[in-house]
Formats: sequence, C-alpha cells, structure tokens
Amino acid sequence: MKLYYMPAACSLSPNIVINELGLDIELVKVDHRTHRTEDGRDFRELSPFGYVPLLELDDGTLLREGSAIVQYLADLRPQAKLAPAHGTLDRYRLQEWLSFLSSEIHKGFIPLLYARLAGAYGTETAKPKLEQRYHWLNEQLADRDYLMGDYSVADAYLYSLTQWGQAEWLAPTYKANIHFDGLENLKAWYLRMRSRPAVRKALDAEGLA
Ligand SMILES: N[C@@H](CCC(=O)N[C@@H](CS)C(=O)NCC(=O)O)C(=O)O
Repeated sequence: MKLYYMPAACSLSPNIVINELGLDIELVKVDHRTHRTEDGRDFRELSPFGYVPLLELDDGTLLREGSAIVQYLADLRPQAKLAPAHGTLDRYRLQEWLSFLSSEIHKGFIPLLYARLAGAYGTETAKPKLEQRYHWLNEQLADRDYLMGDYSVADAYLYSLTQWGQAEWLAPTYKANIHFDGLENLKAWYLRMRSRPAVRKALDAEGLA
C-alpha cells in the first residue's frame, strides 16, 4: 500500500495511524505547488482535486478522504482499538468526532491559512468561529486524556490540524493566525500526543521532527 502525503498537511493524520499500527505502507510525497509525486507522476491523475491524503491499496484501489482512510487503517488491526467496533454507539461517536474535525476544524482553518486571500472574512468570521470551537475542544479535554477517552484515530486527525496554529508549546509549521495559549487542556493533550513514539516517527518521516 501507498500513502500519498504533503509534509505537515492533514495527511499527517493517517501517517500517525500507520506508525501506531506498525503497518508497512510506503509514503509517497506530493509537491503541493506542482502536484507531482516524488517519482514524477501527475498526482491529479490519482486524486481528482489534487489533494492528500490518498491511500492506494495493493490492488491499485484508491481510497480518498482522511476520515475514511484512518478508519480503514484502524480496521486492518482491530486489536489495537484505534477505532471502536462497527455497529457500536462508540463507532458513531468516532464518526461524530471525525465529521466535526473535518467540517468545523479542518475547513475552519482554510481562511486563516490563506489569510491574504480571505481578507476580512478570515479575521472577522472564520477566526472567531475556529477560536470558539477550540475553546469547546479545550473544555472537552478537561476530564479525559483523549477525545474519546481512549486514544483513537480522531486524536491523530486533531493533531495534524492543531499543528497549524500558534502557541509557545507548538512546533512552528504553517502559522495560521490563531493562538492556543491559555488552552491548558489542549496543551496537555498536545504534549501527550507529541510524546507518543508513533507521532514522533510520523513527524520524522515528514521531516518535521
Ligand atoms: N476533504 C479532504 C480534504 C483534504 C485536504 O484539504 N488536503 C489538503 C492538505 S491538508 C491538500 O492536499 N491541499 C493541496 C491542494 O488542494 O492542492 C479530506 O478530508 O481528506
């Protein structure tokens, strides 16, 4: 299998999951400007909109969308319990988290990452919305170590997004105009995540350590 990724992008989430599970999956880097893979192919022939993550199975089947990919990976090693069993309420709880992260956090970052293009919409509308959601996340993390209580693929997704913000405890990557200082539960969660060997391995593999 192959995971197509761009360094420090949301594809860090499946990369973390791959390392948590010890899966033997080849990483293929994609250039975000040219949309060419490191082995010289046009990535848009694989991914219609040219975005990562993209998982290529051994038989050539392509699986898109980070939320689907992390669940597929977790289900390859159910004993690792990175996703609750199908058919349980907890599985829907995981999907609730993944949908929230995808629509409310991931896409909420976009106007802040492209601040010049977003103009006033970014600062007046998108930023307070994202801040409100991060304050809520901080409250959720008050009484638990991870989003679902137990560690799950949702934490890997949130980690890949949170690294785009700013705080003295965050490694600098994209530097969107949002500050997490004062969100102490979020900080504790982030540092807990960063101490996981699989997270460090994934960061290493993307040249971000
Ligand atoms: N709906 C997709 C969105 C993925 C996405 O936004 N990928 C970004 C990186 S975080 C990307 O590849 N951007 C490059 C581009 O669109 O050209 C998912 O959830 O997997």
